[in-house]
Amino acid sequence: MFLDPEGIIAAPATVPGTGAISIVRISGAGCLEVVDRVVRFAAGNASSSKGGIIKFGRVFSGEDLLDEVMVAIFRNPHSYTGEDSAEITCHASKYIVEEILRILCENGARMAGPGEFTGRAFLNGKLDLAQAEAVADLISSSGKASHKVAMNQLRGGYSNKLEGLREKLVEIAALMELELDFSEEDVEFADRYQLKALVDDTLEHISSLMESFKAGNALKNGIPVAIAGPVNAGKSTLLNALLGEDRAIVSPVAGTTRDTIEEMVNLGGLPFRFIDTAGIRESSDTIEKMGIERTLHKLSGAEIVLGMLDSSSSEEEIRNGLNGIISHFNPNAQKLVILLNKADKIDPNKKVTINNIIVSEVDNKIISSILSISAKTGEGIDFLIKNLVEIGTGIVSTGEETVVSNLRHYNSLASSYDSLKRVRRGIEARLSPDLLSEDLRQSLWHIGSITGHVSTDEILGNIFSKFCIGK
Ligand SMILES: Nc1nc2c(ncn2[C@@H]2O[C@H](COP(=O)(O)OP(=O)(O)OP(=O)(O)O)[C@@H](O)[C@H]2O)c(=O)[nH]1
Ligand SMILES: [Mg+2]
Repeated sequence: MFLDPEGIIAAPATVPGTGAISIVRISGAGCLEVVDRVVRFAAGNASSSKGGIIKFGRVFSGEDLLDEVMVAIFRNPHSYTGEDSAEITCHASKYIVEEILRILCENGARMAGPGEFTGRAFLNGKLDLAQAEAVADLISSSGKASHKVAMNQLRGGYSNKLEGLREKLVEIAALMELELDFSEEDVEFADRYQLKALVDDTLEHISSLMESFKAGNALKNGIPVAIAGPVNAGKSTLLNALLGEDRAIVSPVAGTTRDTIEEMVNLGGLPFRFIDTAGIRESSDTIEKMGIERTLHKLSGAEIVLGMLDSSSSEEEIRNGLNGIISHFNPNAQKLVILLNKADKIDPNKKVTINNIIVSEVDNKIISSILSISAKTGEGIDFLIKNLVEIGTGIVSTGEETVVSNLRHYNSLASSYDSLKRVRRGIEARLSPDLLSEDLRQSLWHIGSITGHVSTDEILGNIFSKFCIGK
């Protein structure tokens, strides 16, 4: 069994040594008696106290006073885990935290494994699996948008939606049973239409949740923006300007950036993941070639491509650079912003010439905008950011309150969709309901695996082992 519901578990709930105070958590039936053996309270004790209160006490290491602490007491079921539990607030010394844990373990507790507190909350029905995963997302949320997705999932909005889907699938199963019951009689089934309509409706719901993954993934991991173009265009200079720090090496040597560099930045409340890439060119250098391969891979995964050109270079170089970018760009799935860099170096007439080159080489419809900037002086960067936020807002707005942001959930939805699609085809082929039921069962299983209606040790192990100890 991956999650052990037995025993009293303890772990630090905060990172020791980085603040004024730390918290040590303890949970499980009988844990308050353990606390009483470890903390000398000024008045009363933990095990006979009500939940929802805080008590002052002292912890001794042998005869020596280790620390003065505050103990928050929670009573089953009104706690995070659903069990009796306590949070001991002490001073944020690594030594104090380790000593308190050691003494707790000497007195009947054991160290918790990764995610074990949240695992218990799941086992005790305080959270379903999707909500438990939202706890991890909430902790790692870095901006308003990803926070909103995690909070909605934690509050159960997402789980309700999945429950609605499950109910629909159960309804389909019930209708199929009905067919089965009447199959002996020669009843012409109006219900077959009803069944098909219900399957279609459910498929549509699953598919719209699946579509929201693009937005959800962008919110969680940052909207991927690749900075691509010929060598020396100023790609790394732009990355540094966007980050406000010297992250990437900049030099006049063509082919400076070999490996791709990725950094997250919050702009206008949205998380962006900028990817600086190796300049695209024919190269005989093995390492540079590998870098260019990576570049092309990253380019294909980006939502937005910033195609960068050095506007001070020759017309032929600009034309070649542009074609290099376009040949690796997918207009159906990506947005393209052309950046004419080094505006500080050229005379304004040249901008017109370059614009003409672009218009003659590229179908206008695939370009979101053409901006003249100077990554070096900062000219035009504000406008670029405004542009990015506008495109990014389009990418993350789904019109749906519920957004799938977790790859495991997306895969389960996709499997459920495939199984239900087979049911749909079976209905059309007039297969008998008993032949359809296996696919329907699978479809239900996959939806149920998201919230933990059905789960295996493998699924639980995968989820909770990714948590830190103490969560
Ligand atoms: N005048 C001017 N020079 C710039 C500008 N942006 C970049 N540069 C210069 O152009 C040269 C190349 O800049 P990088 O940022 O290294 O270019 P890159 O596209 O990352 O080049 P690779 O990594 O080699 O592909 C450096 O000398 C920069 O200082 C700009 O806006 N104006
Ligand atoms: Mg570079």
